[in-house]
Amino acid sequence: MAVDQIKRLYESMPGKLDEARRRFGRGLTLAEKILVAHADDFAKQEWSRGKAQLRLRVDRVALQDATGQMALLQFMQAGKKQVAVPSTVHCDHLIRAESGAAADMQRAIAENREVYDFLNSTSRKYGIGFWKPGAGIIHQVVLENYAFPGGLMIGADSHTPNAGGLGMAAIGVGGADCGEAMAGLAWEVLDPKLIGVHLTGKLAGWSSPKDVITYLCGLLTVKGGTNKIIEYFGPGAESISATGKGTICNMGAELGATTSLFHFDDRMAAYLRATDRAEIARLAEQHRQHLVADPEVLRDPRKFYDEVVELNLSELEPHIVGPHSPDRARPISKLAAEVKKEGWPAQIRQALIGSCTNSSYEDMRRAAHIAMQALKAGIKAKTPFLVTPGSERIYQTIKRDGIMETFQKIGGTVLANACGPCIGQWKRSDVGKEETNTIVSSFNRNFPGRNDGSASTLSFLTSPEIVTAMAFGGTLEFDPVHGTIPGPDGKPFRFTAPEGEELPAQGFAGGDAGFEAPASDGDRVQVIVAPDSERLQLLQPFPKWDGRDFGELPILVKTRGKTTTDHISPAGAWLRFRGHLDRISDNMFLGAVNAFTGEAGKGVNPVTGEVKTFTQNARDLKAKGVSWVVIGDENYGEGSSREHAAMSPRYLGGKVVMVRSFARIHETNLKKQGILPLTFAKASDYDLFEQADRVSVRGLGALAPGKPVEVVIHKPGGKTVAIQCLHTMTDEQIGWFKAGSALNALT
Ligand code: MIC
Ligand code: SF4
Repeated sequence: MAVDQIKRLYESMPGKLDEARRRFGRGLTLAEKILVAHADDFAKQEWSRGKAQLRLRVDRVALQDATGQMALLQFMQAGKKQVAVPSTVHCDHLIRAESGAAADMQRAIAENREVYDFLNSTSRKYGIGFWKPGAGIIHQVVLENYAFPGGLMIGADSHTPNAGGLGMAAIGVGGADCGEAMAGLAWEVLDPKLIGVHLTGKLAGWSSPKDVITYLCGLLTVKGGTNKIIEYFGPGAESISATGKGTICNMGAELGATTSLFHFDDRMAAYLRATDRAEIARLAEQHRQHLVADPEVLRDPRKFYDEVVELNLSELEPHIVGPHSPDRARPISKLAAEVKKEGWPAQIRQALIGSCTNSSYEDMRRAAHIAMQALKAGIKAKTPFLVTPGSERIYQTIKRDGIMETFQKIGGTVLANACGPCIGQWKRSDVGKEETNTIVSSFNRNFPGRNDGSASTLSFLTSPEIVTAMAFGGTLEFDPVHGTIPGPDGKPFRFTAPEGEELPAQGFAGGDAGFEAPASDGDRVQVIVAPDSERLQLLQPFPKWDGRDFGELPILVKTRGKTTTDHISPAGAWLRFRGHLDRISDNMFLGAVNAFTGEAGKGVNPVTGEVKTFTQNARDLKAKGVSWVVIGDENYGEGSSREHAAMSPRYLGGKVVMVRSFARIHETNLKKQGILPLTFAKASDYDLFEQADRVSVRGLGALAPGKPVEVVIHKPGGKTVAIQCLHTMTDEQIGWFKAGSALNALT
């Protein structure tokens, strides 16, 4: 975003914020300041946390190559000539890690040519900045180039909040939301509640930003942040670098939070200057008072935030979370005992650092400091070590500063600047497909099957420095903070705490960052989608609601326990089909655990009685003209922003998803695609649904905001049970349902 636009925003803030202080009769938190400053129409807007629907104007939109394909296909349906807000596309998810950066990049470019050409030509045509494959991971590139204090952005990726490290409210959303904002519409979100995290003390020794967020994951759980913004403040915040703040905000997605952000401070200004944005740093310094909470908020936070968490950083121990969920947390000192008790394989088979969460210069420096200690002592790594730099800028800088060489000396492999093993783009041959095994990484998510496609892989997450030290111990039973490993002379060797500057003393290395500006005359650029492509398929509008209630629909799937988007629409090899709705729908519910059998991915076809994959059953029902429902558990749709997890069910005939509770982004994605998202008024009603039941939803013609919906369960013997379900749809969203999708309602 151009500096003058930021200047205009800052200059508009005092007036708008004063108006808000008058209306609310009190001082403002930073989150509120940003929301107020971006209101589409402050005077008309209702403000009520947890209740009102906010209409906002975003400063920027970011897309990546996996979700971005659908976002752009939807944007194209709006028929606009140019995007209405600054937008970028980042090619990061489709590069498979196999043998190292150079070879992997070449293969990716050849394999994904058609998709890259599509993304590149749409970007050129519609005025979107294009970051080439290998340029870096969306969130790192955004932090380095676009994020700024006080801004509001949305991104078609759940870890968009990474930009909160620079004091921006950056929110992960589905592709349809992005397409609409790019087409010039206001963007809507539920007015979030606020959690204040009051940081005191100082991060020191082994403790790192990652431990702040892994600790909070344990405390608040994976749904503790749903429809809430987490705002960090207090003297402790100043002991955390801007990129460290980014790590904390990034992984706030694992709490289900709408976003996370820090108040503007000198560490942010230093990062802006180091990344060639001195002018923005100066402007932010000038307008500092608008980019932090008001003084009365800091004096008595409990009056202003819905919840306040106190965290003394000086007492924070390094943490490690996993397996299978980011909220399974404990201090590293407690891991060994738990490994024994649970019978998890203690041997670490792979150690991985980097990803969008943890690939700053500081992260790499601290990890290299650990590696150097071992090298000096003559200790060899016991575990293969993989490094994913977050961007070309980071890669060039750590190469210049000898950090890369250190990693190579310990036998590390440097992968492309891309998502790679974090999203299952990882060809791994060191373990058998069903072999239970343990890996440790500095990534942010560890759902079953995520990294290598195998649910038998137990994935643990911790800071890059702890991952690096553990690669030398080779076992989960080694606690690098308190324990020792045998040196080459047989004597116990103890690591000292990691050290490392947050910013490169010589500045970041320059060179080609991998950016391509849009064409000056976009009209002349042609976007080509081959009709027989297996990667891309132009979208057909979903049919309108026919005005009738849903009568006696079968249950395609009742899921039990965790049902993340990785369970509903797995990534990895399936990323290949992200632009082709029909092809990708073959992965639908492959990871979902069938509540009737405990098996993943399969169930009884409610019409034929045959046991097949959920997709096969859905395709059969669709062919027979039979629609179906989904019954789900808690926090259904947790994790990714991928709207394929809503589009595939919609495409294959799903009408209603009825659950105990939803994750925010997925619930919106369902609404956007015209599926009815309902929650049980009584959570235990989940237990009433059995395999052979049929489900009716009544009174759809009278669907209204806040009004419960009647659902009837028809038992095979003819008995019926009526229950109440709730929904969170506004009038406008009910309009989407009736039109068949939000996009239909638009055009
Ligand atoms: C993820 O971390 O799960 C992803 C892959 O980045 C997703 C986006 C996607 O599915 O493409 C996300 O976080 O939203
Ligand atoms: Fe990529 Fe992983 Fe970050 Fe998602 S979490 S953007 S897959 S690196």
